[in-house]
Amino acid sequence: MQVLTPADLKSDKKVILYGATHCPYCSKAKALLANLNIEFEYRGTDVSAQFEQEREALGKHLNYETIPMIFVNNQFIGGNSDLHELHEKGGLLPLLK
Ligand SMILES: N[C@@H](CCC(=O)N[C@@H](CS)C(=O)NCC(=O)O)C(=O)O
Repeated sequence: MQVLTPADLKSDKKVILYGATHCPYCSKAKALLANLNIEFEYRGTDVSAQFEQEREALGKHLNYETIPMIFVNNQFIGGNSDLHELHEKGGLLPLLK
């Protein structure tokens, strides 16, 4: 499998979220981003084989197994709980500047 690191991710959005349709943690993470008016690129792993392959490669590289996988400015910040924690500590919005 291709080695993929966060630096390989290309998007015109600063936030990329790998998720799937019936994943409650993905929905929660998407809702927080939407409530904060943060634009993000959603990459549905259940609708795109390419996104699923990317998620798998990134998961291997980062030793992370669950979705969502959330990246901000080419930095892996974790999943839904990490996103909420980062925001509650005031660390999310500064990352977007
Ligand atoms: N702590 C993680 C939990 C995420 C989680 O459990 N996601 C589920 C889908 S909703 C998953 O990937 N399950 C597959 C697995 O555990 O391997 C978060 O907050 O994002």
